Amino acid sequence: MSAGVPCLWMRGGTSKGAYFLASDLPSDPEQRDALLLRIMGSPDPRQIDGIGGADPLTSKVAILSPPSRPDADVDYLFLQVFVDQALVSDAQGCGNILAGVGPAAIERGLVKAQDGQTKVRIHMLNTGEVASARIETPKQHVSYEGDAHIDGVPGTHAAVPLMFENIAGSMCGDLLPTGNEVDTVQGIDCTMIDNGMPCVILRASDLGISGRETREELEANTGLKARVEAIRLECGPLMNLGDVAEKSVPKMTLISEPTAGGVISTRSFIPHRCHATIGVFAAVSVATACTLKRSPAHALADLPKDETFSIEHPTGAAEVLIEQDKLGKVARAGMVRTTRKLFDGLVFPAPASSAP
Ligand code: NQM
Repeated sequence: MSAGVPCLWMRGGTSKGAYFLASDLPSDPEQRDALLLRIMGSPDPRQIDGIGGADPLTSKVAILSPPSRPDADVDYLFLQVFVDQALVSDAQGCGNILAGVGPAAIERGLVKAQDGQTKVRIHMLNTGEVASARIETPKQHVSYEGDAHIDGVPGTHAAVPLMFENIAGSMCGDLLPTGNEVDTVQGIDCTMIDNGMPCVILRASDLGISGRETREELEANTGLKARVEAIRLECGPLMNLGDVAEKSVPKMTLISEPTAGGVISTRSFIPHRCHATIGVFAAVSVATACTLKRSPAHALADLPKDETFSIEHPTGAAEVLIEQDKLGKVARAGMVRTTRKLFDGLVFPAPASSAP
């Protein structure tokens, strides 16, 4: 029988994933990724022989290691394990899984908790930037209990405020990799933007939908999905991402006018399934697009008077804090998430001989 691998299974924001110490996994990326596929049960649309939840939002991995830069407390590598393809990608970060990194680092003894709250500076290896998280740690133990609610997760939990700086161009090199606030791709106006996550932002109405559809309705719309994918494949190289056929970026965010008092309404393809909510960095990127006068997002947005941008999504809204400098440039961003430890133990991967 294969040996068990120490693993924390956690909800991070509106996602769920397996958190590992790098020292518990093979150091060779190819061997590591092969092991992760067997742990998650990929490739298989049901991930029936693994712990993945048959959804990209629950087929995620965080790998933690001691910090490799002096201004961080822990290094975090995010890996997206594809559900129905034998692919593991580090070509994106994940702000939802990021919410569980501070608690996991404390649980695993990588970071020492203070009595009360503990600030954890997280070096995000996918993009090279440092995020900061504040974790509730009464009596030097992580507490997951609290009063914070985030849409897309039932109940209330301890708040995990996350703050980001210098995330513009995280993967594309520039906030606006084409140099333009708007470009036309296959006849559709697009803002190609990367403020923490490469996103293509387009009007839902330009694609013949209202933008109010449910996740299920959008996923059943094969014509729409094919159109969105064709635009995505053309946007990838324009965003300095190269051939994106086997990458989970850019994300495709269809926008429309807000309907619930927010700034803008979104439906995000990540990139082939529709997000049940919206990614953290994707929401920051959408909020940033709303501030750009030529972006289609600006015309649809109902901009707030303060710094809180409520980004509507299929199951509610995500509140993004956007701090702009005197020139209107987004200087800092943040979002409150919650997280919860679900399971701590050993995970047993399918034997290599049984891999499809
Ligand atoms: O944009 C899903 C998520 C994400 C990414 C995805 C994310 C982010 O919500 O920061 O969190 O877009 O694949 O987990």
